[in-house]
Amino acid sequence: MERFVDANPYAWPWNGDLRPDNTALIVIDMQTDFCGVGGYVDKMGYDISLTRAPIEPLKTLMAAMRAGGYHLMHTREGHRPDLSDLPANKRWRSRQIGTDGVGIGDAGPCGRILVRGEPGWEIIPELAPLPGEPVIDKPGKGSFCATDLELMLHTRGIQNILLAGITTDVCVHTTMREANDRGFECLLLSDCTAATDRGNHEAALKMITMQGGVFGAHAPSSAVLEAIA
Ligand code: C5J
Repeated sequence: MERFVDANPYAWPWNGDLRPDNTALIVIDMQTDFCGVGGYVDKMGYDISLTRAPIEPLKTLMAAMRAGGYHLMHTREGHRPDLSDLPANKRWRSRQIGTDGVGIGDAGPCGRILVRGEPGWEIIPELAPLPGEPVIDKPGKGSFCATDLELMLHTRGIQNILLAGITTDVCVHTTMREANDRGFECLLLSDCTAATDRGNHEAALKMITMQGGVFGAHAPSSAVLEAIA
């Protein structure tokens, strides 16, 4: 039986082959550092109400996809405590915003910023992974770079990826582009993602719709809930 999500710019997935076995929801970087009080995004001065907006729709979607037997995976951006996987230019750039010169790897209100094992690096409790759901630790913005994500998707027979999490214009878009280039069929969930800037979120959605769906498609989670009901 073919099954499609009402998506933009095309009914997704392209071939209607949407099944729990071949489809994964990847929840990207829903960490305190990106959406919690005192985390990295908060410390940089951005409005965390924007990056917290996906939490409620995500809770509903994750529950429905778990109930339907779909694959769920999670990612965390972060670096080793010795910072041996933190490029010097990434660290330098992160210290340019704000007046205190504090950036990735330095101590902040939620521990060392984006360092594995620190409180700010943890996935927020509302969206905690369940036992058995893979968590991919990544040192970069994309989820495929320097991780075993691609291998894990292939061993599970996954062809379709639903992308959620934060931020739309950085880690979510980078991951979507990486996945698309590897032949995965991608859907970005417009209300389960957010950016630190509304315009960037909207622009990131628009980019997807170019060239007939250059990286895949986007849809609100309500359309997915309808398709998998
Ligand atoms: C950023 C992310 N924005 N998870 N990371 O630095 O999008």
